[in-house]
Parts: sequence; structure tokens; C-alpha cells
Amino acid sequence: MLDGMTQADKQTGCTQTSCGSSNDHLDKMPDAIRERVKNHPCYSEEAHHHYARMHVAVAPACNIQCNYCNRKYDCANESRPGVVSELLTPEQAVRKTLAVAASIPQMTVLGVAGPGDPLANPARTFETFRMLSEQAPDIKLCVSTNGLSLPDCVDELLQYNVDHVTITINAVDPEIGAQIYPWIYWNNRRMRGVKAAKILIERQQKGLEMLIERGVLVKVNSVLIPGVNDAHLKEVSRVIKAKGAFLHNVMPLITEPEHGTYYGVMGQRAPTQRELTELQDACGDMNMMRHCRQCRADAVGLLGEDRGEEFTLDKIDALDVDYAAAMAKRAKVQADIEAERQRQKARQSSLKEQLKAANGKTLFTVNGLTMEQQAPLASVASGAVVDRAEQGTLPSDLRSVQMAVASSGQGLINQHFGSAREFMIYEVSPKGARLIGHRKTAQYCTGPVNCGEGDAALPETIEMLKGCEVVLCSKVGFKPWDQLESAGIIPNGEHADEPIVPALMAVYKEMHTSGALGPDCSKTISA
Ligand code: CLF
Ligand code: SF4
Repeated sequence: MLDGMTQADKQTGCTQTSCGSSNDHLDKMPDAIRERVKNHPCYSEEAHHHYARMHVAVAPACNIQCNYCNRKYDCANESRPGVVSELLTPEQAVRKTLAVAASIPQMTVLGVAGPGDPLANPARTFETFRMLSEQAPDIKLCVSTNGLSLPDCVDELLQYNVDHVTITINAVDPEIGAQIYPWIYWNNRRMRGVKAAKILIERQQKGLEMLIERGVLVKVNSVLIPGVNDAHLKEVSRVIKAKGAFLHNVMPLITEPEHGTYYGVMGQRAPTQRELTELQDACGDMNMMRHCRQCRADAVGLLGEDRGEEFTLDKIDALDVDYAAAMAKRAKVQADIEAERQRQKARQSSLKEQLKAANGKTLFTVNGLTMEQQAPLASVASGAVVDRAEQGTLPSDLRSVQMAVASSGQGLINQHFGSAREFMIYEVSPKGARLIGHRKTAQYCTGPVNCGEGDAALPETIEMLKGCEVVLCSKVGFKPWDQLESAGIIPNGEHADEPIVPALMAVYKEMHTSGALGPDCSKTISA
């Protein structure tokens, strides 16, 4: 077994201890690996702004039971609990994939992630992969599994060029695993307790090792369950990193009583955003995924958007698709995207050089930056960390502040508060602005004028923003403004259409100037 990377990586000379998913990390990776992840929206944080994925729900059965799952819904290992996807046959799945890929030329990845475990349904999953590898060879194939059947399936996955595999590993200690998995179905028998968890863990680890040995990129998902595996996930991260996993995605447990899961019924609580971030930070230098949206098993589009309704089977049947032309269009559109990314990167490094030369004195004075100077920072905004330590214009011991941003893309603050279906959550400190997650909300405003006046979903949105001290958006109505303020969250619409990171830093600097970050005024940031 290889230590942290495949033999191929070693030959290409990667000496990084961490080949990461953020833009910054990707720059340090060997070309061969960068090529493989640069357009995968889950494996590259930056790519998720440009490229789309879709899932096809072809796999109904499962071979284990997780305490956070109710079989009425999609597999919660990779999908948002409480969502039911329409089951497709492999033929329907292929028709749908080809139709979507013709309509959304940014689509690069097809994943099978449910509604049960894809590898507990090998015939349906592999038939889908076989047909797609023949009919749409430019689309990457991706699969997500609980790992029990993985060692038996590795060779067949490789036959179809499946290059990205996700394994959900919630524990490497059977005693902890037994608290998460009440049973597994193994060798035609239902097995329970620590013995069952031990088999599952061994199979997951064996599958992981086999994939790494064969050069497949592996992402590991872990569900963070407070009081069960929260103290243990650091060890999971250490083990999977040592074995060569590429990325670790720690997802918060979603536990609503109405979903009817064991944890939901028993009142198991979900982690707070703070607990999630602290754990991600504690996982050392493992590459952590922080932009997961816990998609549906039939999700379509960019991460965070769901265009599934546009591609129901009846609508697909009515489409007249020229597959060869669609593939050519994808190649052209994606080449244009890459060219633009390269241009942005060049502008960004030139700006960094200028800032370095100027000792960064203009960086925090956003109003002093021209739009030309700000534009490259928009792409920095999508990165996980923006290092501002060298600027030296803020005392280094100021406390950090969580801020929420309403954005519909392009790295800009360009969405009304009431129209946002999700908020990007940043941690802002003297070191810079760091994206730490996304929080979903029910969109409650459909009109541009009053922006959310009087809607019942508002308290829920404000509750969801708990822990943030500022919310930046392009516009906010009077009523939400009042209620946000009452909840201790300052609404800020002064940076409409500006790049996110400079605006966050400007607000942070204003807080410092007004004394809100000083020792006397520091608030406790609630979790
Ligand atoms: Fe799908 Fe998963 Fe492949 Fe991505 S999703 S099978 S790796 S193509 Fe991505 Fe969605 Fe998070 Fe999954 S954001 S739930 S990590
Ligand atoms: Fe549910 Fe997925 Fe766990 Fe199976 S592996 S029990 S479908 S969450």
C-alpha cells in the first residue's frame, strides 16, 4: 500500500503531504491529478462554481442499516435525508443523462448515490455505467457507497473507468460503529452489534486500500454525530489520509423527528456549525471538503441548485437530442471555461504580486480599490482560505467573526436576502476570510419590491443564521432588517454586486474601527 498517494502520483513527483481540493492546493498538485479533479465539482472547490453534476437514482436496495436513515428516503450517506427520488431503470437513467448533458454543457460528472447503496445493486449500477461509458465517454462516472460490497466491485468499477469513489466511513472503531449501524446483511445473514460493525469497517478499509492501489481518487464521507463519533472522527481522518484518501467530507447529521429515523425519534441532536467547523479544522492537514450541499440522489445542475424538475422523464422524451453535437458543444464550452479560469488565475497572481510589492496597504480599503483591482479577488473569494496575514493593517489578535453572504454566483454579493435559498458562511479574521460552509434556508420572498415582508419563513431563516454577526446581501426589506437586528445580526446591503472577500474584509475592518472587535465589546459567538 502507498503512503498518501498512488504510485502514479509519486512518479509524477508530488511531494505535498496534502494534495488538496481548494484552488490553492490544486496549484501545488502534479498535473496528472489536477487534470483529474479540475472539473469535478465535488473534488475541487473552485470547480463547483463552473461545472455541474447529476445523479441518477437507479439503486433502490441497501445492505446495511444506518441509525440516521429511514428507507423511505434517499441514502443519507451522500444525500440530504428526507428527500425521495424517482427510481429509474438503467435505460431511463442513460436517456436522462444524455438529455441533461445536452442541455447543460457544463455537466462533467454523473454520479450514482442512491436511493439505496449503489453497490448493493451492482447489476443496475454497472449497467448504467457500462452504457454511459460507451455513449458519453467524456462524462466522468462517480459512485458513492457504504463500502460493504466495495472490495467485490472494485475491478468492475475500473472496467468502466470510474475514477472517483466516495466511501462513507463513520468510524474505524467497531465499538463506535456498533452505535451507528444496528445491522448489516452479510453473506446471506443479518448480523448485529460490534461483530457486524467490525466486518463493515474491515470491508470499507479494504475497499479503500484496493482503490488507492489502483490509482482511483477516493473521497471519504463521515456523518458527524455528536456524542457518538465526534471525538473519533479525527482518528478516522488520520487513518484515511495515511491510506491515501484524497478528500474528507465531514457532513453534519440531519435529524428531524418527522424523517422517522432512529436518531430522529430518539432525539439525537445535530451538530452546530461551530462544532462542524472545529472538527474540520482539527483534522490536521487532510484535505477537507467544505462545500458539500448534501445533494438529492437525483440532483441535477451546479452544486446547490436543483434543476431536476426540468428533466422529468416525460420532458426528456419530448426532447430531440443530437448526441454527437451535444458532446462537441460540451467540449467547446468547457474549453472556454478553462481558458477563462486560466486568465483569472493570471490576473490573480499578478494582483498578488502588486499587493506584495505595495506591502498590501490598499487591500483592506475596499473603496480605494478599483473594480479592475477587485475583479481578480472575486475568484479568490471562491477559495477556502485567503491569506491576508502579510497585510499587517489589522492587529493580529482580533477575534474572528462569522458572516453570512447571499450570492447567486460569480463570487459577488448579488442576491436579495429574501431570495436566498442558501447562505455562504465565512469566518473573517485578521488573517482573511475563509469559507466554512453553506446553510440552506427556505426561500420566502418572491417579489423584488418588498423582499420578504411578512413571511412566516423569516424566523426560521434568522434561526439558521445563528452564530453570524453580519449578513451581507444586495438588498434587504424593512421587516427582515428589524428582525435580524433584534437577533443580533447586522444586515448589510452596502456592498451589493461587489466581490465577496474584499467586502467581508471591509466590514470586518469597520467593526474593528468602531470597537466591535475589541476586548471590551467582543461578543460570544454562539454556536
Ligand atoms: Fe455525486 Fe457524490 Fe460524485 Fe459528487 S455529490 S456521487 S462525489 S458527483 Fe458532492 Fe453532493 Fe456533497 Fe456528494 S456535493 S452530496 S459530495
Ligand atoms: Fe440508508 Fe444509505 Fe445507510 Fe443504506 S447506506 S442505511 S441507504 S444511509
